[in-house]
Amino acid sequence: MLTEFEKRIAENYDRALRLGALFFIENTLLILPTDSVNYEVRYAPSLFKKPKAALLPEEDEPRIDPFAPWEPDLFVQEYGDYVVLLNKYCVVPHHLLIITKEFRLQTEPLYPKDLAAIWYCMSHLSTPSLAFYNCGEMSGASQLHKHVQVIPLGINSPPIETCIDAIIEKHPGSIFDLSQWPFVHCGMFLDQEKMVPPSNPDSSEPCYDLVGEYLAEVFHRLLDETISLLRELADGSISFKGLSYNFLMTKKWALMVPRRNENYHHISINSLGFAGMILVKREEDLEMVRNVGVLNILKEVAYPKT
Ligand code: B4P
Repeated sequence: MLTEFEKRIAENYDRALRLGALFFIENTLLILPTDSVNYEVRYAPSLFKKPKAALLPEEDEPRIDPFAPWEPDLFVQEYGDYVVLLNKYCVVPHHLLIITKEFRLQTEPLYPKDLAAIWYCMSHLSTPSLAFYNCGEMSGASQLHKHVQVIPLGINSPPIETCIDAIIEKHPGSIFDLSQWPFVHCGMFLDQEKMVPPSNPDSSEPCYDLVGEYLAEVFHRLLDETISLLRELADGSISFKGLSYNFLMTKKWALMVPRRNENYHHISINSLGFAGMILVKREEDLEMVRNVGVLNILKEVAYPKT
């Protein structure tokens, strides 16, 4: 059964589509199977015409913030200091953005309130979903106004979940590493007991603040671990100021991958790449993904372990 939140998303999505305020980007889904993951590659040729904005444009270039003001036709609801919007250019229907009402930078880490808002949205979706944060210049982000994205996955899990499910010791709170991935990353299983928001005597909605604080602990442990892994690797040659990374979270686990390149040739990779979901806009790029292989592409945009 759909939640009230999902009904509102569906109604507003249909209306925005009808009004021409939102574009569903036609795409073809291809599955590239490997031993451990069935990678998903979406080929969306019409996106080639949409220029990819730089996160940090040149000083003399005008900076346009699409979230200030946000478009009313894309509105889903408010949550505290955040607004939940429909993604204007979606490849998957009902793709959501959680934006800060006040301008904040996409180069900031996530804080308890950000994570409470993410968990509010995810816990009101009855089907699996994936939240992600493209942080920093090399992360695949193109908008500087702080935003997290939540993508509903229908009945599916993200492709990478087959590797995560295969981990035998699933202790919440301990860091895990995927043996299949030859690049720096770290993950953590979430403590399901700490994900239940306590009821709030002042409101019919439970209180998400404590979950936000717990998730911020997870986020910062992953960020600390990421930095120490890079320190071990790099003998001082990596600058941690302005470090770019991708953060992904489902209801069961969270994952962080630091980034050294935004793209592989013309193929821009954002957090979804590390969920096993690649987007290409040109036929030659599709061919390149087939020839080079998704794992090799991910290795090029992340930091190889050796
Ligand atoms: P960012 O964090 O800045 O970057 P992004 O998701 O990589 O999207 P980008 O804009 O660079 O687009 P791309 O062609 O690579 O996110 C900004 C978000 O704001 C985007 O979702 C954008 O669509 C949205 N937006 C821009 N203007 C807006 C407005 N006025 N109101 C509301 N939202 C607005 O990719 C195109 C889309 O495909 C992106 O949504 C991307 O997240 C998604 N995508 C990428 N890989 C995918 C995959 N494998 N499967 C499904 N979707 C995928």
